[in-house]
Amino acid sequence: MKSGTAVILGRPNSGKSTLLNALVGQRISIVSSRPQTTRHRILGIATEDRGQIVFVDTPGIHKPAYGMNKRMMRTVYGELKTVDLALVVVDASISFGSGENFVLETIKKARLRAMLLLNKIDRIAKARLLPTMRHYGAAYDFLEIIPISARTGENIDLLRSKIFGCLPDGEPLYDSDFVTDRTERFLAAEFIREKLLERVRQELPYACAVLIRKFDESGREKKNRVTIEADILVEKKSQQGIVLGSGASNLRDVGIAAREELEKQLGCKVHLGLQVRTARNWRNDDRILDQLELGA
Ligand SMILES: Nc1nc2c(ncn2[C@@H]2O[C@H](COP(=O)(O)OP(=O)(O)O)[C@@H](O)[C@H]2O)c(=O)[nH]1
Ligand SMILES: [Mg+2]
Repeated sequence: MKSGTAVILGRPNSGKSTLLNALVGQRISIVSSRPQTTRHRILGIATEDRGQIVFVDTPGIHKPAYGMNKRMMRTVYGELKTVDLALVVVDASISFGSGENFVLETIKKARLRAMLLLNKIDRIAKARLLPTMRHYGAAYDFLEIIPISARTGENIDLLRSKIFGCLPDGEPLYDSDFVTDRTERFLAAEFIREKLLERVRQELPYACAVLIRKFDESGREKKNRVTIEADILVEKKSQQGIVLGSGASNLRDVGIAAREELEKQLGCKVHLGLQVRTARNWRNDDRILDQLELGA
């Protein structure tokens, strides 16, 4: 049996969380078109007859400005010391720039055993791949360079096999029915945030967080129902109105979409109560960052 960990690294928005979900076959990590959607280290566990891979989804590598982002980057760098393998995800549909270079420098410094994944190939002509593959091949001694589409699933089975091929022999670290280390309470906050991110623009996604106030499962067995109450945090009073929308229509839409997603993910009915609250400068507030389970 093979057993080991593979950390998923790359720039914000390259498709790391989409890839984690594709590799595990379940929605564990939220996805959006906004950069810095993932703020936590999130495990996704794939167990098969041939062994177990523990994937680690991480926040995109960027230069941090706020306390929150410093914590996010410490999370990423902390992972690099213990993993067996790095999966470096690059958006192949955009051209190489300073962000990609910064990621390469990080890999080089940590001297990681790494595979390079050219993602989003569903968006580009195959002929464009060759020069990109050459470029990355010259920049670092990657074990493999594999074009993939995390969205369509192209080459994902191949990738999983390649990963198994280079992991050490060993016993599984987690029970086979474990797909993540995160609680349903945590995932609930994330799914609410995902639906919110789709419905706010510009800088607002960065300024929003979701804090679960109540996760009541007492009706789960008898009534097949979970009651969830959550606060949407914003940084300034003026942002509260944007999240609410006119006549609170935006918040209502977020609530409907989030409830549908939560019912699908939790497999039961969900009563969802959402409130918008201003928490000044929360991105630099250690107490709130702790509550959001952002590792110190
Ligand atoms: N066309 C296409 N879009 C993708 C692919 N993988 C991810 N995306 C999109 O890219 C955006 C960022 O994805 P996400 O997984 O959140 O990226 P992350 O920030 O690296 O975790 C989302 O809009 C995804 O739907 C892909 O293989 N093809
Ligand atoms: Mg992500």
